[in-house]
Amino acid sequence: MNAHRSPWRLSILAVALLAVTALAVQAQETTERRDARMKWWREARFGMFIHWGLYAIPAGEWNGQKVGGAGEWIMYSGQIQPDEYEKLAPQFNPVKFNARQWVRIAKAAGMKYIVITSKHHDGFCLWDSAETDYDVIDATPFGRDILKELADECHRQGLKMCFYHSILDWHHPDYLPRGEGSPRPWDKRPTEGADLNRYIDHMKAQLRELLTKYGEIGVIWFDGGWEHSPEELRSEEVVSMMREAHPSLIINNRIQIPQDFDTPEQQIPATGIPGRDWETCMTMNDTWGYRKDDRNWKSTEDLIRKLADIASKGGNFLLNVGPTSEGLIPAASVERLAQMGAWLQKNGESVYDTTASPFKALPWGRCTQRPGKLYLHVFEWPNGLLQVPGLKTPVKKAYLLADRKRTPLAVTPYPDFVGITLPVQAPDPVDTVVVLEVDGEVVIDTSIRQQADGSFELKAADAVVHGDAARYESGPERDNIGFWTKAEDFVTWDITVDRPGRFEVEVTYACEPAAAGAEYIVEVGGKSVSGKVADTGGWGAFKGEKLGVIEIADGGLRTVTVRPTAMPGFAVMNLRGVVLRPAP
Ligand code: FHN
Repeated sequence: MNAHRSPWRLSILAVALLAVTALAVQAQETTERRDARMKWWREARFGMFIHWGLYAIPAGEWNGQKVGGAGEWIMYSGQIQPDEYEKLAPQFNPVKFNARQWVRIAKAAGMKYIVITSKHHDGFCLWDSAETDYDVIDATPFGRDILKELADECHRQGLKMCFYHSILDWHHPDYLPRGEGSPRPWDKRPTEGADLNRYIDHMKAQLRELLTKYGEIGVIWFDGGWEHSPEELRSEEVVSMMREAHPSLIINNRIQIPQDFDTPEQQIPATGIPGRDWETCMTMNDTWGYRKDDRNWKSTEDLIRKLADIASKGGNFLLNVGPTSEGLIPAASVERLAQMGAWLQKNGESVYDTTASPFKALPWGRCTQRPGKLYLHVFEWPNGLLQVPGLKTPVKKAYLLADRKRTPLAVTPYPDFVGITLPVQAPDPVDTVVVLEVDGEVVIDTSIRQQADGSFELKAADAVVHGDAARYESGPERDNIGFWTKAEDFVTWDITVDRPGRFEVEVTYACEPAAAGAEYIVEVGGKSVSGKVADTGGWGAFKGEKLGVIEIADGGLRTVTVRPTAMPGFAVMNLRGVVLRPAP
């Protein structure tokens, strides 16, 4: 072995050792260390997303014509050549940009972190990057480092600064694919000499800038990785560099490898994402980047209830603003954020640092919790008595969270629910939070009760799904257990039998022709009936099928199981529910 290694060989060896070490360190992260790293993020629950860049100038129009789609996608939707789009840079002069004002708006809204587009798909950088002149310092008359001003203000006001960073780059000459056969056939730039690996090196260098120039950074929010595999993106290598450069960093799941949290977009997963940290990102109207014609604003009521819904499922809410080319957050956004902040001023304890609801579903609203406390978010105010289904833990005290005096509310235990006597009028028609102080571990009897006619209605939304493929799909067209692509997955319901006897079993499901043929059993207390999934005409074409009679000889808690026994196709079925009806 040559004892005299040349300097460049030694530096490659050093980098390789560093990467291996960093990977080893990351691989060894203990649960405790990860929980510590994620703590602020899990407690925060609510953040501001900011989509801002050159696209705020056209704001949805190009050459006097409206261009459809999100504002930040105008370069793509308008099939604008990069050299044409670049002409926006000398026009970018957001003289009304005021970082202190932006952070104050976020803070007053009750947001705990800000995620801003350092670079979106158009490739334009909002910071002073040594890696390119296509940035706010070198290419615009504005000449100020926007990310630095925002980061300094976040650190000053106590919010976490986080950066969105697009892997997809419609401008950089080394980013591929482009041109014929790519998603951007109109991009006429030659591809000869373009080198994706060199682009990844460039991206790594820019990420290192973002992680070392602006103090403590909370999250790198990747996006636009969908055109490449993790191998092509060198994802593990990039992430390893980032974690070595910024050990406290949190990274989302969009560099094509899972990392720290999932990112459902424009939707709230019906049952959250059990076992994963997750954050719903959502626009306040229909566009991320500013569009002058987009006035489809969500109401404050809707936004507050979405925040409560997301928190009740254990997730974070990243709510977007799209500032104008002048540097102003649209007034409609500012108004809604102030109203959300006013609600959080009174009710923040029921959102921040809470965990998911112990209930499967509540007909009148949502629930969040902290040790010893249940926060009942009442959307639909009852006439006097709020019914809390299945709660078995003794309630020590009940009161309205917004009531500083904590005037006690009457608590009455009933066989199947706990009743809370409420004022006739809802103090907050959007979301009034009722606090239940409870003794010890929260125990909820989630079993399905027998209806007056003796039947049991077992709905998909109330099922416990066992396995990692099948999951509940919400919405009127679905409302079923779907994605049932593994025969080992099964579903159960707990039922409380007050009136034993013989029950006719009826199953309601949908199945497309290609997946028909699966076989399954419905089993209760060791007895079962079987069924074979027929083609019903499609995943949304639900039909009922009677399978026969099962005897439940004794009362008490029982479990109903639907379990596949054969799956010749690629899925079992879309199961909407099971009814056990007293047999004649
Ligand atoms: O293409 C982007 C889009 O412009 C926006 O940034 C959203 C926000 O999460 N992400 C991508 C679409 O999924």
